[in-house]
Amino acid sequence: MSTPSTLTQDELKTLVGQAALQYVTPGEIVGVGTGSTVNKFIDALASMKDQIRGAVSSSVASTERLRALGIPVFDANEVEALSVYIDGADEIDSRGHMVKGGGAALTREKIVAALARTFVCIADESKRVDVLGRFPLPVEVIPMAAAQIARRFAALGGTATVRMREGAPLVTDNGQHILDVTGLQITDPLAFESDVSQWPGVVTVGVFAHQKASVCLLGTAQGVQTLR
Ligand code: ABF
Repeated sequence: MSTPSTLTQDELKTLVGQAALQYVTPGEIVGVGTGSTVNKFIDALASMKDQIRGAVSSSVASTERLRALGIPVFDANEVEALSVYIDGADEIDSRGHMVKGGGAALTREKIVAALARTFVCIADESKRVDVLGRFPLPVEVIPMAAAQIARRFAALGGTATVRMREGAPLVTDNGQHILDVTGLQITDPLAFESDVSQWPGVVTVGVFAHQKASVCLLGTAQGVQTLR
């Protein structure tokens, strides 16, 4: 591993993925997010798989990785609450509000996050922002509503495009589409999330303000910063 001042983004992700283990309670089921940083956490979690009951996962991709490492995966309906949910973010502000969904898993991420008493966000320092919106905001939508939702974002100064994969609209684990919205400055994340979530056809908006992070482990050139 390089010295802290020359850590690569991948090494920063490994650092925070390993640091998140301290929030895992032995004997419990862990809420697990999605993305490359979470993959580092999953790989680290395997080192203590005999000390936990298993995980509740936020995506097919995370489920496959967990199972491949011998960690049992439970359905969200099998648990009433979780002590902790560990997940990444595309952006996080000083209050723990996040933009998420770059990995197309925002709906199940928000569902599992809502089960957890503590949301620990693990991210490299490039995700830290003052105002949310520089990263194109992911919004999971019912396909037939995509055009009317795009028009509503245009009225807010945003430009919404359907996320494509291999020449066709990406289909999420839930069978829906994703709009990515550029040009937004989300100065009131709580109000924005409440408003957009009520638009007909919106499944999930990728603003996590109501399910914000209680702790952020930020990988920086100086090591891991714990932000609360
Ligand atoms: C997931 O992690 C998504 O919500 C978010 O987009 C992504 C960040 O991915 P990465 O850790 O690969 O940057 O939780």
